[in-house]
Amino acid sequence: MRMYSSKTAPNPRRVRIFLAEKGIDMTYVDLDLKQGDNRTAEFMAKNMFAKVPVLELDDGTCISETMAICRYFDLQHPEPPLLGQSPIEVATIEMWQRRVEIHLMTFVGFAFRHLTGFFADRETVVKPWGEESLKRAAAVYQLLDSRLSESRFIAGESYSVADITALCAIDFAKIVELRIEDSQPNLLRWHHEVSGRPSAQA
Ligand SMILES: N[C@@H](CCC(=O)N[C@@H](CS)C(=O)NCC(=O)O)C(=O)O
Repeated sequence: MRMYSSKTAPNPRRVRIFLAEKGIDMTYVDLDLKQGDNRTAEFMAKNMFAKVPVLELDDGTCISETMAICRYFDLQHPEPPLLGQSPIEVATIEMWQRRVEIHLMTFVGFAFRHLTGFFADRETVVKPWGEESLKRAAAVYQLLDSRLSESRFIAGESYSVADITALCAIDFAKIVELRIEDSQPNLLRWHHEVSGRPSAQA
């Protein structure tokens, strides 16, 4: 079994943190995304969307999409629970995970791609869309600060995959100069706590 990854990209980091929290060892194959290692015919046979992470099982089955990979491992290693246990926990974590992924991670990604032109060799770079995406991501910081005024972690009182997604998006956003403001004390408090977990180094 092995995981196709990239040391600097935020989505593979989500999986690395998830596995570190679960205490699962993994063999990582690091791709150079800038050089287009993810766009070779060999890699695209594993994921036609040409993205990392991809988990390759020993029988050759390939699973892409961060949450699909996390769910695969969670079913086999339920402890510690990062996707919830009771119906209400599972639904609440899913809600926050999707909110963070769709409204924050996606827009941080657009800001990075369209402000830096990092992938200009493979897509049209639209600077105003980068600027708009940065604004939308910044607005989510404010919503998360408000949410974290009422709960210790994003989906409630327990650390979950929603925290992992948010941490990876927020840390990656520094590359486009988006940082948590001093006026967002709850988000700062949360970031300090989740960054201090050993898994954050994964
Ligand atoms: N929805 C996918 C997103 C994966 C993704 O966007 N991966 C980025 C790295 S963070 C990538 O492989 N980019 C390479 C490219 O676009 O060429 C997931 O959750 O895994």
